[in-house]
Amino acid sequence: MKINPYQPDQSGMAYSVGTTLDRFIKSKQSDFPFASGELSQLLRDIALAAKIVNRETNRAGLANIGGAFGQTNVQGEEQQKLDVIANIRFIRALSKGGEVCAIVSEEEDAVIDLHNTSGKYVVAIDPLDGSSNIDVNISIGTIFSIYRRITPAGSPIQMEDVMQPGSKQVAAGYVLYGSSTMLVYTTGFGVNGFTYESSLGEFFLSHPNIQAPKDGDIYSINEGSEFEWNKGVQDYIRLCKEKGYSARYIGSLVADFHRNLLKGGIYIYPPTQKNPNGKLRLLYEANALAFLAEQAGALATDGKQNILSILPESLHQRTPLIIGSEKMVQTAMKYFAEEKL
Ligand code: P6P
Repeated sequence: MKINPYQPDQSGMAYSVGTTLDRFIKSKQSDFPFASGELSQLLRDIALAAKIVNRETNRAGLANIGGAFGQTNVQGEEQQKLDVIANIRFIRALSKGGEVCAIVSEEEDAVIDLHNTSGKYVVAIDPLDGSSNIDVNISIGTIFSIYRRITPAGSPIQMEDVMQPGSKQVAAGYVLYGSSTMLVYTTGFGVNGFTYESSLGEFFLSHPNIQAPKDGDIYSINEGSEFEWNKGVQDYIRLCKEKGYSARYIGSLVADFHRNLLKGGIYIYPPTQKNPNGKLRLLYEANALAFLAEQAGALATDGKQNILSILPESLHQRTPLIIGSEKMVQTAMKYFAEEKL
């Protein structure tokens, strides 16, 4: 009987095409000194919740779970039913997973203390960002940050455990529920993207080692607020138009960020009359995307300082956000530096 010895694919494609998220997480566990697998398990718990939310999102139109929930969240924003479902699903997955001691969620006024004093990690999460797009079938997303707790294991959690600057994140990522569902995350060793194959119930590595283009010609900003911008923002956006850049603004941060990350571009949410400190939240939106951006060779600032260096003062505090390709953010900062953003 002739036996052909297996010749692994030398192109490397075999590694990138058939690698499940589980296998990838396991293969990367050795990146962490003294890794005992808790962070790996936590990432799996997030992926599980993402699969469940993905299923709910895909059938929202048919299962009468689209539309408003009839309540408003701590932000004063009308909660969409899927917001509430996503919040419940992620909290339940993180609680059952056993690795988390506290959760900060956009949908919850206060810190969720899981009373799991052996849990080493804190998660800050926007369970479903851009949910006002649900009813019109536009991409929406989940954004998450992961921190190690600061106070000693075995003791009750403290506010200092959840009020950490973005520079202390041990992992961060997003799930994009779009034409395909993707999970993109970093643990500080680069950014990798996984695409969900629902027939197999698996995320497969589809975008290994994402590196953002250093420059771009796409700008994302709500032009409807133009007359509320300060001069620095107006001057920069005028420059984008003079250069013939493309305006792309979906109204869903994760979708705009993901496109700009892959193609090159800049997303700006500046102070406006309605949101004088910007609209996006530091703890569970800006910090996670800023960590990913920097890991992919891009930049994220509030117009004055690096997002990751901001010391949080409140759970749901907002921040201006300028995030995207390195050269575009650097140019924008020159315009903003001429005055207080
Ligand atoms: P505006 C969605 O509510 C969100 O938080 C981001 O996903 C999005 O980029 C932004 O707000 C849209 O806000 O004020 O332009 O409608």
